[in-house]
Amino acid sequence: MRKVFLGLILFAILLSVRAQQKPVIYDEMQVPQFTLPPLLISESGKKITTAKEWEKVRRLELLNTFATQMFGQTPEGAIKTSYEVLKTHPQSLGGKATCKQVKVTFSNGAIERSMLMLIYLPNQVKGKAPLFLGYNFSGNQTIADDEDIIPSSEAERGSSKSRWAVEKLISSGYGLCTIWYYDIFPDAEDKHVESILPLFGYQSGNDIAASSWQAMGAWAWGLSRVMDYIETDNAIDESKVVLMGHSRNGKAALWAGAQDERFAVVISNNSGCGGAALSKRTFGETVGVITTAFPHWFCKAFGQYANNEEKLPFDQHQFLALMAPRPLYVASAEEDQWADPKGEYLSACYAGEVYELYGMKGLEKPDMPGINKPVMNRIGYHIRSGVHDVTDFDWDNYIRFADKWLK
Ligand code: GTR
Repeated sequence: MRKVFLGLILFAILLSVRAQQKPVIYDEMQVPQFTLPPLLISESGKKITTAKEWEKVRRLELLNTFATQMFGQTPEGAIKTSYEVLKTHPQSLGGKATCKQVKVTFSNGAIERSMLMLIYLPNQVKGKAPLFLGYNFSGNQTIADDEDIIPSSEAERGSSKSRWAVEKLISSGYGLCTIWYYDIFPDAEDKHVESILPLFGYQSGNDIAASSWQAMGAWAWGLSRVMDYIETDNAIDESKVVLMGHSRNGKAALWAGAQDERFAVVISNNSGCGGAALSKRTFGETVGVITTAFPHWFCKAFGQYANNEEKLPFDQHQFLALMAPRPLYVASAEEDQWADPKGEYLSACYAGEVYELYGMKGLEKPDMPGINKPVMNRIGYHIRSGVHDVTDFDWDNYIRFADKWLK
Protein backbone atom coordinates (compact mmCIF):
# COMPACT_ATOMS: atom_id res chain seq x y z
CA MET A 1 0.00 0.00 0.00
CA ARG A 2 2.79 2.36 1.03
CA LYS A 3 4.66 1.53 -2.17
CA VAL A 4 1.61 2.32 -4.29
CA PHE A 5 1.19 5.64 -2.48
CA LEU A 6 4.85 6.58 -2.94
CA GLY A 7 4.60 5.54 -6.57
CA LEU A 8 1.60 7.83 -7.07
CA ILE A 9 3.41 10.76 -5.48
CA LEU A 10 6.42 10.18 -7.70
CA PHE A 11 4.18 9.98 -10.74
CA ALA A 12 2.50 13.26 -9.78
CA ILE A 13 5.88 14.96 -9.37
CA LEU A 14 7.04 13.66 -12.75
CA LEU A 15 3.83 14.90 -14.37
CA SER A 16 4.23 18.37 -12.89
CA VAL A 17 7.86 18.55 -14.06
CA ARG A 18 6.78 17.48 -17.53
CA ALA A 19 3.92 19.98 -17.50
CA GLN A 20 6.47 22.79 -17.14
CA GLN A 21 8.25 21.59 -20.27
CA LYS A 22 6.73 22.72 -23.52
CA PRO A 23 5.73 19.93 -25.94
CA VAL A 24 8.55 18.89 -28.27
CA ILE A 25 8.40 20.62 -31.66
CA TYR A 26 8.85 18.34 -34.65
CA ASP A 27 6.94 20.48 -37.10
CA GLU A 28 8.60 23.35 -38.96
CA MET A 29 5.31 25.32 -38.79
CA GLN A 30 5.61 25.45 -35.00
CA VAL A 31 9.12 26.88 -34.91
CA PRO A 32 8.77 30.35 -33.35
CA GLN A 33 9.81 33.54 -35.11
CA PHE A 34 13.16 34.68 -33.86
CA THR A 35 16.01 37.01 -34.67
CA LEU A 36 19.49 35.61 -34.37
CA PRO A 37 21.97 37.59 -32.29
CA PRO A 38 24.48 39.20 -34.65
CA LEU A 39 27.78 37.54 -35.30
CA LEU A 40 29.66 40.52 -36.64
CA ILE A 41 28.61 43.36 -34.35
CA SER A 42 30.69 43.82 -31.23
CA GLU A 43 29.26 44.36 -27.77
CA SER A 44 29.98 48.06 -28.13
CA GLY A 45 27.98 48.12 -31.35
CA LYS A 46 30.90 48.25 -33.76
CA LYS A 47 30.60 46.45 -37.08
CA ILE A 48 33.32 43.82 -37.53
CA THR A 49 34.61 43.89 -41.09
CA THR A 50 38.02 42.24 -41.04
CA ALA A 51 39.51 38.95 -39.86
CA LYS A 52 41.80 40.93 -37.60
CA GLU A 53 38.90 42.68 -35.84
CA TRP A 54 37.18 39.33 -35.52
CA GLU A 55 40.23 37.82 -33.84
CA LYS A 56 41.11 40.78 -31.63
CA VAL A 57 37.61 41.82 -30.55
CA ARG A 58 34.58 39.78 -31.46
CA ARG A 59 36.02 36.27 -31.14
CA LEU A 60 37.18 37.02 -27.59
CA GLU A 61 33.80 38.49 -26.62
CA LEU A 62 31.98 35.41 -27.87
CA LEU A 63 34.43 33.01 -26.24
CA ASN A 64 33.76 34.78 -22.98
CA THR A 65 30.00 34.63 -23.52
CA PHE A 66 30.04 30.88 -24.15
CA ALA A 67 32.33 30.37 -21.15
CA THR A 68 30.31 32.39 -18.67
CA GLN A 69 26.79 31.59 -19.89
CA MET A 70 26.86 28.14 -21.40
CA PHE A 71 29.84 25.82 -20.85
CA GLY A 72 31.40 27.35 -17.75
CA GLN A 73 34.81 28.87 -17.38
CA THR A 74 37.87 26.67 -17.75
CA PRO A 75 40.21 27.29 -14.78
CA GLU A 76 43.65 28.55 -15.71
CA GLY A 77 45.71 26.74 -13.08
CA ALA A 78 48.39 24.40 -14.41
CA ILE A 79 48.09 20.75 -13.48
CA LYS A 80 51.13 18.48 -13.39
CA THR A 81 50.88 15.80 -16.04
CA SER A 82 52.86 12.61 -16.56
CA TYR A 83 52.69 9.97 -19.27
CA GLU A 84 53.23 6.25 -18.92
CA VAL A 85 53.22 3.98 -21.95
CA LEU A 86 51.41 0.87 -20.72
CA LYS A 87 51.56 -1.17 -23.88
CA THR A 88 52.94 -0.89 -27.42
CA HIS A 89 52.14 -3.30 -30.22
CA PRO A 90 54.00 -2.47 -33.44
CA GLN A 91 52.15 -5.07 -35.54
CA SER A 92 48.56 -4.41 -34.57
CA LEU A 93 45.58 -4.89 -36.93
CA GLY A 94 47.39 -7.54 -38.92
CA GLY A 95 50.57 -5.47 -39.14
CA LYS A 96 48.87 -2.36 -40.51
CA ALA A 97 49.10 -0.31 -37.35
CA THR A 98 51.08 0.39 -34.23
CA CYS A 99 48.91 0.37 -31.15
CA LYS A 100 50.03 2.40 -28.19
CA GLN A 101 48.21 2.78 -24.88
CA VAL A 102 49.28 5.63 -22.69
CA LYS A 103 48.12 6.45 -19.19
CA VAL A 104 48.02 10.16 -18.45
CA THR A 105 48.15 11.10 -14.79
CA PHE A 106 47.07 14.55 -13.64
CA SER A 107 48.13 15.82 -10.24
CA ASN A 108 47.79 19.02 -8.26
CA GLY A 109 50.17 17.76 -5.60
CA ALA A 110 47.42 16.36 -3.38
CA ILE A 111 44.93 14.74 -5.75
CA GLU A 112 45.47 12.57 -8.81
CA ARG A 113 43.23 11.60 -11.71
CA SER A 114 44.09 9.67 -14.83
CA MET A 115 42.90 8.93 -18.32
CA LEU A 116 43.80 6.10 -20.65
CA MET A 117 44.56 6.92 -24.28
CA LEU A 118 44.24 4.27 -26.96
CA ILE A 119 46.25 5.22 -30.03
CA TYR A 120 46.49 3.46 -33.39
CA LEU A 121 48.99 4.80 -35.91
CA PRO A 122 49.25 3.71 -39.57
CA ASN A 123 52.48 1.80 -40.25
CA GLN A 124 52.37 2.85 -43.92
CA VAL A 125 53.00 6.48 -42.92
CA LYS A 126 56.69 7.21 -42.60
CA GLY A 127 57.21 10.11 -40.25
CA LYS A 128 54.47 11.89 -38.34
CA ALA A 129 50.92 10.72 -38.98
CA PRO A 130 47.82 12.90 -39.06
CA LEU A 131 45.29 11.71 -36.54
CA PHE A 132 41.60 11.71 -35.63
CA LEU A 133 40.83 12.26 -31.98
CA GLY A 134 37.55 11.61 -30.21
CA TYR A 135 36.00 10.40 -27.00
CA ASN A 136 34.26 7.05 -26.93
CA PHE A 137 31.03 6.50 -24.97
CA SER A 138 31.55 3.17 -23.27
CA GLY A 139 35.24 2.36 -22.87
CA ASN A 140 38.30 1.98 -25.11
CA GLN A 141 37.83 -1.77 -25.51
CA THR A 142 34.41 -1.22 -27.12
CA ILE A 143 35.78 0.41 -30.28
CA ALA A 144 37.31 -2.77 -31.78
CA ASP A 145 37.57 -6.51 -31.22
CA ASP A 146 41.30 -6.14 -30.60
CA GLU A 147 42.27 -8.26 -27.54
CA ASP A 148 45.21 -5.95 -26.88
CA ILE A 149 43.04 -3.05 -25.82
CA ILE A 150 43.21 -2.44 -22.09
CA PRO A 151 39.60 -2.13 -20.91
CA SER A 152 38.61 1.17 -19.40
CA SER A 153 35.17 -0.05 -18.30
CA GLU A 154 33.08 -3.20 -17.86
CA ALA A 155 31.46 -2.90 -21.28
CA GLU A 156 31.86 -5.67 -23.83
CA ARG A 157 34.88 -5.68 -26.13
CA GLY A 158 33.96 -4.51 -29.61
CA SER A 159 30.41 -3.51 -28.64
CA SER A 160 30.71 -0.07 -30.31
CA LYS A 161 32.91 -1.10 -33.21
CA SER A 162 30.32 -0.14 -35.82
CA ARG A 163 30.89 3.47 -34.74
CA TRP A 164 34.66 3.39 -35.17
CA ALA A 165 36.06 2.85 -38.66
CA VAL A 166 39.51 1.99 -37.33
CA GLU A 167 40.67 0.00 -40.38
CA LYS A 168 39.35 2.63 -42.77
CA LEU A 169 41.24 5.37 -40.95
CA ILE A 170 44.45 3.37 -40.86
CA SER A 171 44.31 2.41 -44.53
CA SER A 172 43.64 6.07 -45.38
CA GLY A 173 46.82 7.06 -43.58
CA TYR A 174 45.26 8.46 -40.40
CA GLY A 175 45.87 7.51 -36.82
CA LEU A 176 43.17 7.41 -34.19
CA CYS A 177 43.31 8.39 -30.55
CA THR A 178 40.36 7.73 -28.28
CA ILE A 179 39.61 7.98 -24.57
CA TRP A 180 36.58 6.99 -22.54
CA TYR A 181 34.93 10.30 -21.64
CA TYR A 182 34.12 8.95 -18.15
CA ASP A 183 37.84 9.13 -17.33
CA ILE A 184 37.44 12.91 -17.18
CA PHE A 185 33.93 13.21 -15.78
CA PRO A 186 31.67 10.20 -15.16
CA ASP A 187 28.48 11.18 -16.94
CA ALA A 188 26.00 11.54 -14.08
CA GLU A 189 24.55 14.33 -12.03
CA ASP A 190 26.43 13.65 -8.80
CA LYS A 191 29.89 12.67 -10.01
CA HIS A 192 31.74 15.98 -9.69
CA VAL A 193 33.87 14.61 -6.91
CA GLU A 194 35.01 11.63 -9.01
CA SER A 195 35.77 13.86 -11.99
CA ILE A 196 38.83 16.01 -12.62
CA LEU A 197 37.16 18.99 -10.88
CA PRO A 198 38.80 18.29 -7.48
CA LEU A 199 42.18 18.89 -9.17
CA PHE A 200 41.02 22.51 -9.31
CA GLY A 201 39.77 22.72 -5.75
CA TYR A 202 36.25 21.32 -5.99
CA GLN A 203 35.19 19.41 -2.87
CA SER A 204 32.16 17.25 -2.28
CA GLY A 205 29.15 19.38 -1.41
CA ASN A 206 30.67 22.64 -2.67
CA ASP A 207 28.30 25.09 -4.27
CA ILE A 208 28.83 25.43 -7.96
CA ALA A 209 28.94 29.05 -9.07
CA ALA A 210 26.72 30.10 -11.98
CA SER A 211 29.59 30.36 -14.46
CA SER A 212 31.65 27.42 -13.17
CA TRP A 213 32.40 24.55 -15.49
CA GLN A 214 30.85 21.12 -15.09
CA ALA A 215 31.07 18.02 -17.30
CA MET A 216 31.11 19.65 -20.77
CA GLY A 217 33.87 22.02 -19.73
CA ALA A 218 35.82 19.18 -18.16
CA TRP A 219 35.45 16.98 -21.26
CA ALA A 220 36.74 19.81 -23.43
CA TRP A 221 39.66 20.28 -21.04
CA GLY A 222 40.52 16.58 -21.38
CA LEU A 223 40.73 16.88 -25.17
CA SER A 224 43.21 19.72 -24.84
CA ARG A 225 45.30 17.56 -22.51
CA VAL A 226 45.42 14.90 -25.25
CA MET A 227 46.69 17.62 -27.55
CA ASP A 228 49.43 18.41 -25.01
CA TYR A 229 50.47 14.76 -25.17
CA ILE A 230 50.37 14.71 -28.98
CA GLU A 231 52.83 17.61 -29.03
CA THR A 232 55.30 15.35 -27.24
CA ASP A 233 54.84 12.29 -29.50
CA ASN A 234 57.14 12.28 -32.53
CA ALA A 235 54.98 9.76 -34.36
CA ILE A 236 51.97 12.13 -34.55
CA ASP A 237 51.67 15.30 -36.62
CA GLU A 238 50.43 17.84 -34.09
CA SER A 239 49.48 20.24 -36.88
CA LYS A 240 47.05 17.68 -38.35
CA VAL A 241 44.78 16.65 -35.52
CA VAL A 242 41.14 16.22 -36.52
CA LEU A 243 38.84 16.49 -33.54
CA MET A 244 35.63 14.52 -33.95
CA GLY A 245 32.78 14.00 -31.50
CA HIS A 246 29.39 12.35 -31.62
CA SER A 247 26.35 13.72 -29.86
CA ARG A 248 27.21 14.88 -26.31
CA ASN A 249 30.84 14.27 -27.17
CA GLY A 250 30.26 16.39 -30.27
CA LYS A 251 29.20 19.29 -28.05
CA ALA A 252 32.35 18.79 -25.97
CA ALA A 253 34.52 18.56 -29.11
CA LEU A 254 33.14 21.85 -30.40
CA TRP A 255 33.81 23.55 -27.09
CA ALA A 256 37.36 22.18 -27.08
CA GLY A 257 37.84 23.32 -30.68
CA ALA A 258 36.51 26.79 -29.83
CA GLN A 259 38.96 27.27 -26.98
CA ASP A 260 41.99 25.47 -28.34
CA GLU A 261 43.12 26.48 -31.80
CA ARG A 262 45.69 23.68 -31.97
CA PHE A 263 42.94 21.41 -33.33
CA ALA A 264 43.30 21.66 -37.09
CA VAL A 265 39.84 20.44 -38.08
CA VAL A 266 36.69 20.09 -35.96
CA ILE A 267 33.86 17.68 -36.75
CA SER A 268 30.46 17.64 -35.09
CA ASN A 269 28.53 14.40 -35.58
CA ASN A 270 24.85 14.77 -34.62
CA SER A 271 25.73 17.15 -31.77
CA GLY A 272 22.29 18.79 -31.76
CA CYS A 273 21.08 20.99 -28.92
CA GLY A 274 23.95 22.61 -27.03
CA GLY A 275 26.21 21.70 -29.96
CA ALA A 276 25.70 22.69 -33.57
CA ALA A 277 21.91 23.27 -33.54
CA LEU A 278 20.41 26.73 -33.16
CA SER A 279 18.77 26.98 -29.72
CA LYS A 280 16.21 29.62 -30.65
CA ARG A 281 14.45 27.26 -33.05
CA THR A 282 13.45 25.10 -30.07
CA PHE A 283 12.99 22.22 -32.53
CA GLY A 284 13.50 18.76 -31.00
CA GLU A 285 15.62 18.94 -27.87
CA THR A 286 15.58 22.40 -26.27
CA VAL A 287 17.65 24.25 -23.71
CA GLY A 288 14.76 23.60 -21.31
CA VAL A 289 14.91 19.86 -21.90
CA ILE A 290 18.68 19.48 -21.91
CA THR A 291 19.37 21.52 -18.78
CA THR A 292 16.68 19.57 -16.92
CA ALA A 293 17.79 16.11 -18.09
CA PHE A 294 21.51 16.82 -17.76
CA PRO A 295 21.98 19.49 -15.06
CA HIS A 296 25.65 18.52 -14.77
CA TRP A 297 26.63 19.23 -18.39
CA PHE A 298 26.57 23.00 -18.85
CA CYS A 299 27.19 25.78 -16.37
CA LYS A 300 24.29 26.70 -14.14
CA ALA A 301 23.89 30.10 -15.79
CA PHE A 302 22.68 28.34 -18.95
CA GLY A 303 19.62 27.19 -17.00
CA GLN A 304 18.18 30.73 -17.04
CA TYR A 305 17.30 30.16 -20.71
CA ALA A 306 15.42 26.93 -20.07
CA ASN A 307 11.99 27.31 -21.70
CA ASN A 308 13.03 30.90 -22.18
CA GLU A 309 15.09 30.46 -25.34
CA GLU A 310 13.84 33.73 -26.82
CA LYS A 311 15.87 35.52 -24.15
CA LEU A 312 19.14 33.91 -25.23
CA PRO A 313 21.57 36.73 -26.07
CA PHE A 314 23.69 34.28 -28.11
CA ASP A 315 23.15 31.28 -30.35
CA GLN A 316 25.06 28.37 -31.80
CA HIS A 317 26.05 29.96 -35.14
CA GLN A 318 28.27 32.21 -33.00
CA PHE A 319 29.66 29.13 -31.32
CA LEU A 320 30.49 27.36 -34.61
CA ALA A 321 32.11 30.55 -35.90
CA LEU A 322 34.73 30.19 -33.15
CA MET A 323 36.28 27.37 -35.25
CA ALA A 324 37.08 29.82 -38.07
CA PRO A 325 39.20 29.89 -40.11
CA ARG A 326 39.84 26.18 -39.50
CA PRO A 327 37.88 23.61 -41.49
CA LEU A 328 34.63 22.70 -39.73
CA TYR A 329 32.29 19.84 -40.61
CA VAL A 330 28.78 19.47 -39.27
CA ALA A 331 26.87 16.24 -39.85
CA SER A 332 23.22 15.44 -39.21
CA ALA A 333 21.06 12.36 -39.67
CA GLU A 334 17.66 12.39 -41.33
CA GLU A 335 15.91 10.45 -38.57
CA ASP A 336 17.68 12.32 -35.78
CA GLN A 337 15.03 15.01 -35.51
CA TRP A 338 15.77 15.33 -31.78
CA ALA A 339 19.06 16.99 -32.82
CA ASP A 340 17.29 19.30 -35.33
CA PRO A 341 19.20 18.73 -38.59
CA LYS A 342 17.87 21.96 -40.10
CA GLY A 343 18.98 23.91 -37.03
CA GLU A 344 22.43 22.32 -37.34
CA TYR A 345 22.63 23.25 -41.00
CA LEU A 346 21.46 26.84 -40.53
CA SER A 347 23.87 27.37 -37.68
CA ALA A 348 26.81 26.14 -39.79
CA CYS A 349 25.52 28.23 -42.66
CA TYR A 350 25.39 31.48 -40.64
CA ALA A 351 28.81 30.80 -39.12
CA GLY A 352 30.06 31.21 -42.70
CA GLU A 353 30.00 35.03 -42.30
CA VAL A 354 33.23 34.75 -40.32
CA TYR A 355 34.84 32.40 -42.86
CA GLU A 356 34.03 35.01 -45.51
CA LEU A 357 36.16 37.53 -43.61
CA TYR A 358 39.05 35.18 -44.35
CA GLY A 359 38.03 34.90 -48.00
CA MET A 360 36.82 31.36 -47.42
CA LYS A 361 33.64 29.73 -48.57
CA GLY A 362 31.13 28.37 -46.07
CA LEU A 363 27.81 26.78 -47.06
CA GLU A 364 25.31 27.89 -49.68
CA LYS A 365 22.25 29.59 -48.27
CA PRO A 366 19.51 28.90 -47.53
CA ASP A 367 18.63 25.41 -48.72
CA MET A 368 20.00 22.27 -47.17
CA PRO A 369 21.75 19.81 -49.47
CA GLY A 370 19.87 16.60 -50.27
CA ILE A 371 20.12 13.43 -48.19
CA ASN A 372 23.54 11.76 -48.52
CA LYS A 373 24.89 14.67 -50.61
CA PRO A 374 27.87 16.06 -48.70
CA VAL A 375 29.09 19.60 -49.28
CA MET A 376 32.76 20.27 -48.64
CA ASN A 377 33.78 23.88 -48.61
CA ARG A 378 35.83 25.28 -45.74
CA ILE A 379 32.67 24.42 -43.82
CA GLY A 380 31.39 20.97 -44.70
CA TYR A 381 27.96 19.51 -44.09
CA HIS A 382 25.96 16.39 -44.73
CA ILE A 383 22.67 14.94 -43.71
CA ARG A 384 22.73 11.21 -44.17
CA SER A 385 19.87 8.77 -44.12
CA GLY A 386 19.35 6.86 -40.89
CA VAL A 387 19.33 7.48 -37.19
CA HIS A 388 21.42 9.16 -34.51
CA ASP A 389 24.70 7.26 -34.85
CA VAL A 390 28.18 7.29 -36.41
CA THR A 391 28.34 5.23 -39.59
CA ASP A 392 30.84 4.35 -42.32
CA PHE A 393 29.19 6.98 -44.50
CA ASP A 394 30.08 9.58 -41.88
CA TRP A 395 33.68 8.38 -41.62
CA ASP A 396 34.14 8.19 -45.41
CA ASN A 397 33.20 11.84 -45.63
CA TYR A 398 35.27 12.93 -42.64
CA ILE A 399 38.28 11.28 -44.25
CA ARG A 400 37.57 12.99 -47.58
CA PHE A 401 37.19 16.32 -45.80
CA ALA A 402 40.43 15.84 -43.86
CA ASP A 403 42.22 14.79 -47.08
CA LYS A 404 40.94 17.91 -48.78
CA TRP A 405 42.25 20.29 -46.13
CA LEU A 406 45.24 18.52 -44.66
CA LYS A 407 46.92 16.58 -47.45
C1 GTR B 1 20.57 12.57 -25.54
C2 GTR B 1 20.66 14.04 -25.37
C3 GTR B 1 21.32 14.65 -26.56
C4 GTR B 1 22.54 13.89 -27.02
C5 GTR B 1 22.44 12.40 -26.82
C6 GTR B 1 23.77 11.63 -26.86
O1 GTR B 1 19.93 11.97 -24.48
O2 GTR B 1 19.36 14.53 -25.24
O3 GTR B 1 21.62 16.00 -26.29
O4 GTR B 1 23.68 14.37 -26.40
O5 GTR B 1 21.87 12.08 -25.62
O6 GTR B 1 24.78 12.07 -26.36
O7 GTR B 1 23.73 10.51 -27.39
